Amino acid sequence: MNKEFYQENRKTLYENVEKNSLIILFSGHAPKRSNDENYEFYANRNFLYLTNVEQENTALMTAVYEDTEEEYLYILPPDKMAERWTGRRLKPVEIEGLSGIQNTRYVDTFLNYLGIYLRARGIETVYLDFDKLDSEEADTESYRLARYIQKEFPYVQMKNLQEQLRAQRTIKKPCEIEALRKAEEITGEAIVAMMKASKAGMYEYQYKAEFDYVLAQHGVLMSGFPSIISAGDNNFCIHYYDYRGQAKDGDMILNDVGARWNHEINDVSRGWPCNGKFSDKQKLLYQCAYNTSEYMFSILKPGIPMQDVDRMIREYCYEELRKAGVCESYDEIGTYMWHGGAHHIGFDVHDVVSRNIKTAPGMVFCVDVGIYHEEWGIGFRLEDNCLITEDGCENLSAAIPRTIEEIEEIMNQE
Ligand SMILES: [Mn+2]
Repeated sequence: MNKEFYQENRKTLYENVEKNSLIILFSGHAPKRSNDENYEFYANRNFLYLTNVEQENTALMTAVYEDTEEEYLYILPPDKMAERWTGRRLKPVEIEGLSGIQNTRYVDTFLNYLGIYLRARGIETVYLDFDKLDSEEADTESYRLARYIQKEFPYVQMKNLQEQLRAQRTIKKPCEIEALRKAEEITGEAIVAMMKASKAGMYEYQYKAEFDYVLAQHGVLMSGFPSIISAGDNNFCIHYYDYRGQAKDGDMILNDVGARWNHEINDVSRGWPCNGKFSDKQKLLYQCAYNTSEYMFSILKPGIPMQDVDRMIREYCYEELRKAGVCESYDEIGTYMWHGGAHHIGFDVHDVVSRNIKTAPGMVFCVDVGIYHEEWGIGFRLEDNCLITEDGCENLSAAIPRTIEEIEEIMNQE
């Protein structure tokens, strides 16, 4: 996405906060892994959504007044020795190109300017991104800064940016949909590569290597999220990351994968028999998932409460399984369906969106139908990405082979 997208995101935010306030967000930093090694840096997604800047120890601080804003990005200062080891740092002109932010200061002046705003520039409210999901999580910069503000400037009130940013991120803009389409294309090519390479005896890590290879050929150096790729009984672990299992003849392969394009992440699951030929039982279960998915894409449109989407997937799939003779009563559905299937995607793979919402044009969420039959040793999920349109919906991942016929044909091509 170009810088206008990020400028617009900030403008909407500034319009929706109280005047005489400061908005502060941090890019974050890479946590320590061991000794002198850190994990790979992964920018805070709210910060990224507003700035397009992926650099550690960087902060956005904007003063919002009645008729003007003072917007500054606090960036790492040039440091020849540090840059020799860890790479060059973004210059103000590059920051402007990425984000449209015209003013920068060095991050070591951040607290000084914060003090000036809070003592002498009429700021009454500070907005921070309080994003902890539970109190066990480690404090981020926002929480540490909040304690500092409370101690040094007890007359300033603090508010949480979460609800406003969730609301903005709920509806995707056309350029975000375009980025997701590109992510779907790459993911599709990578899934097809796994299908084509598939054979009995293949290890999960070999499937993963096929997937990662295609992504890397497109310049996607990190998958959208840790890929879940498994075979046989390992499919019964929902979040499986071991990759060391081997597909036995007749096993199903499960994968739950995605790419990232322009910061947008897609999330698709496909399942197939490793040997390229669905058994009767595999066909039976797969058809139930497929029919459920097709039904959902035929009825989804604006105005449906999100919590009903999960329930409808479950109820329809139950009917399919009952007709197929797999279960007799709805009480048993938990034996075969282990998880819900309708989370939003976007800058996060489980995107942060407003709570208790109804479907609306521009929302993109997964329709995920997972069936797990332990007795038969068959587990897989069929997960696609649904874009809600003005009068219905579109399956963004429809081109990735998903019928039994399509999958068998791809797998058995010479
Ligand atoms: Mn998924």
